[in-house]
Amino acid sequence: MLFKLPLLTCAFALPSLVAAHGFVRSVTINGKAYQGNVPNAFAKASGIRQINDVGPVKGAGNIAINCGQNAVIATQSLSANPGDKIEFDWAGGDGSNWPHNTGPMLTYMASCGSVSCDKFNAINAKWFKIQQVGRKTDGSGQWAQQDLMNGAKAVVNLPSNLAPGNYLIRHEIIALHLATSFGGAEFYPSCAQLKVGGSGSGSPNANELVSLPGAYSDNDPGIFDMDTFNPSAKYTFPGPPIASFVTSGADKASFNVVAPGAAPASDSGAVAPAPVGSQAGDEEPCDDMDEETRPVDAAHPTRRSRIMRDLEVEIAQ
Ligand SMILES: [Cu+2]
Repeated sequence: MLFKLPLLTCAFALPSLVAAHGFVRSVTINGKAYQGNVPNAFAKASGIRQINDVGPVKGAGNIAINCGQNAVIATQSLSANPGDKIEFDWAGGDGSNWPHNTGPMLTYMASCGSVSCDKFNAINAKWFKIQQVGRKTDGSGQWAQQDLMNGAKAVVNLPSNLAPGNYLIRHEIIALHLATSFGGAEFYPSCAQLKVGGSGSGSPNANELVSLPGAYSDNDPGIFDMDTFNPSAKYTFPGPPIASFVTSGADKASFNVVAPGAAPASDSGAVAPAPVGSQAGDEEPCDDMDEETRPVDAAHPTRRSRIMRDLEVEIAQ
């Protein structure tokens, strides 16, 4: 294994023993926060399905692409209403800010039918898309995901006319920093269980429903993407279009074109503003920078600690 020197210095600068990557730490619905469970920790009552590994789901056909790595059913359903603002608090695996800044964020929902979602196996889910964001439209060329790295939460609005019922909501980050290599994309899905009230009547058409895995291919242009780092490139979102009954959702189109200097788009479904004082672009955690210089197969040593990686670096040198 050939590692470059920066990995070693970087590892010393970040003494954490937990690899970065990440998970959804909490979900906030109209200002009320609901905690998730740390991967592998003793599970407390929650409406967020717990995963057991903060590392990425690799491969579009991976069964873990539905709700994350070995996701288990959560005990609660979180009350929500049509149009509610939902915030997903993505954290790094060591509790730091989300460590990636490249790639889209997409949100799906699926009906759990007549049973509450604590009795629903996500592998049976028929998902419809309600929102997606790619690069920002402010001319910066940055992905909206950059704001998560700066400490913001991802913001999604439930469809304003959504029919009442039991739903899974699945928020997904696709990290594309390795996506110029086939199979390099990293999928980070997270599912929460909702009980939606109100008196809406909106629901997806049958032809807007997809399975996961199934909706994506490793060859999709937005997954195996040679233009990941081209700030003015058109981005083609993977998966189905946003369901037609949804009237807002950031990038409604199936692709996202960023014209330099373009006016900001509607704020619906957009990411919350970055906190004051954070400078985009110069706060990439070491883990992210390492990945750009390492071969793909070594970029994500899942289940190995940073100590192990450091040892390997020392051995390799
Ligand atoms: Cu990662």
